Amino acid sequence: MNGGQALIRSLELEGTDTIFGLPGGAILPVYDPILDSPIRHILVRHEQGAGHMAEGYAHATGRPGVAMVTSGPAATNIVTPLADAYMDSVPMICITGQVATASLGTDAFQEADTVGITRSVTKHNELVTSAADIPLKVRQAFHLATTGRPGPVLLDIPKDIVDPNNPDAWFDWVWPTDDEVRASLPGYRPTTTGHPRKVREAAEMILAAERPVLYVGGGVLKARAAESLRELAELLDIPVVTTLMARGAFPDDHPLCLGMPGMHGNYTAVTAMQRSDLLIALGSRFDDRVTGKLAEFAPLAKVIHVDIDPAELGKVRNANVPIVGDCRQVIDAILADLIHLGGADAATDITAWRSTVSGWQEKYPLAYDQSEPGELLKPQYVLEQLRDLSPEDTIVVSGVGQHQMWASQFWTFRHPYTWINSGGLGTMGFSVPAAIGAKVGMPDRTVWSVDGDGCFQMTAQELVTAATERIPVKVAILNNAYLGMVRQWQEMFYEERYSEVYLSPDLPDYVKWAEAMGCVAFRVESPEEVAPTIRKANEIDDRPVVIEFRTDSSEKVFPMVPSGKGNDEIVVSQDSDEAEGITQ
Ligand SMILES: Cc1ncc(C[n+]2csc(CCOP(=O)(O)OP(=O)(O)O)c2C)c(N)n1
Repeated sequence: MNGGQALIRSLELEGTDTIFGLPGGAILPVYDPILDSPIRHILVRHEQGAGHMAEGYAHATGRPGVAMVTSGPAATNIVTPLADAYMDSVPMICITGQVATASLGTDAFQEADTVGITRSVTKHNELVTSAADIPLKVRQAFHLATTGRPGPVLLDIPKDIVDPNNPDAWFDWVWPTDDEVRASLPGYRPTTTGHPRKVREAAEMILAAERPVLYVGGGVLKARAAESLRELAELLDIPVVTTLMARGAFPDDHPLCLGMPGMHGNYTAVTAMQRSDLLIALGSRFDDRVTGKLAEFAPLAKVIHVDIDPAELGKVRNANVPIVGDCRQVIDAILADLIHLGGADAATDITAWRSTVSGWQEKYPLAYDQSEPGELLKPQYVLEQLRDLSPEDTIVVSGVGQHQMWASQFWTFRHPYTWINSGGLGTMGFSVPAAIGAKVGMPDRTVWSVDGDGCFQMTAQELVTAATERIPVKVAILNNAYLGMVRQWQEMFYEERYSEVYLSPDLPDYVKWAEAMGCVAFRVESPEEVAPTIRKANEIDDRPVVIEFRTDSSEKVFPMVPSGKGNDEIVVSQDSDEAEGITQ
């Protein structure tokens, strides 16, 4: 077998059903055997699209997404998705072509130091130097991408080792065993089970807490721990906040669910964390968007911090009880200890805390003013309608900006893996390709991309890919004619000096553009048209659909903890000039 065939065969044996990619000179020998493989290849229009599609696929299915591109500019085009996957711990395998071994370091045509460029944005990357190494390197890549803290792994493949015309590219096929893969990575042994003494300490601390909050991050989803989390919350009736990365890990319609904390979190989620005496942080990393000004974050709270990545423990906030381990295994162990210690009967009575929390929920719900007749649409209204008219298990994939925050706030997530977004890197242009990847992975589910007009313009061309490949995603563009989130900051913090944020509502013509890309397209300008158009879009299942909603550019995202401020200074609504401050 030659190296190119071996690479494709290895991907097949690792269970790859789809590769997102675009060929070029250096990777040509690997593209040829794809013709003989059952793997579906999806030809993207830009390599950034391939990377985000692989991410969307991974988010939706839990299986690693695979992207394959050529050398040089193709490899640099995929750096953004790699960084995105790295920040959000998304399992992804990226194969890049490289110039032939003999040309390395000569500034050869389309040569780039891909391993150097991507070192800081991959969990692991490697230049493969011999064809015979390919099966083991692919096996290692999948093992590294999917175990411990998941992440992107890149293999850079010089052309000569996959070239069928090169005698050195031929070798006797050997498929390494699981044991051989593990033995080949002696320094890599992720700890998955929590230390029993720490688990016991955590259980005791939970039973003693008066104002506990479960602070749930994306790690809970990565560990497939939603069921265990629910058991833990319900055993002692502990309120739960779900970060932007964890939306859906706990059902939004559950009485213990407080929703999203952070800069644009709701008042109750933010304030419950601030007033808590025990934060049970599960797969969450105390991101600055959650903590606000760190020195003022949750001043009275002790912390139990569970994470598969030991580097996260104590990184931002000291943990009283740090536990390294897989969230599901650790939650199950804590549950067993809680029950052993007497369960709810042994716990401190937290009824007062829960009624304080529900008091905040009643007093400070998420709210917005509906538009008057003749005014542009309110984005929140559009999202409520999309939510109410789409199947309950719809997968929502957002871009980055105001629309992302409104989508997270106003959608009701009832199931895990129904919310996909770029949380850590905040990558505009994520939504359309990630939605395509999610739909490929979950073809029977409705997939809505909620995008901003700015974000859409960054990767919209992937709708050509979706139309050609018959991937019927749906895209809702909230067209407010601005780089809205930046405009909001300029309005609030730069005295309404709007520097370089106006995009125009009419250029491009989104309907014509979408139609030219092979989609069905609609424009919606008034509230009465919203529901009927969404219904029409939901019925179309043989090609992509785009709805352009013309929305009010003056609408801002609230609540908001202004940048650099502490969470106590949360501004609840557009009308409140002053920070509300924490209710005593
Ligand atoms: C690639 C990239 N460039 C710039 C930014 C900075 N940024 C964050 S939100 C935003 C505006 C997004 O505008 P739009 O897509 O129209 O969404 P809206 O905020 O209006 O909902 C910008 C420019 C970013 N996050 N990503």
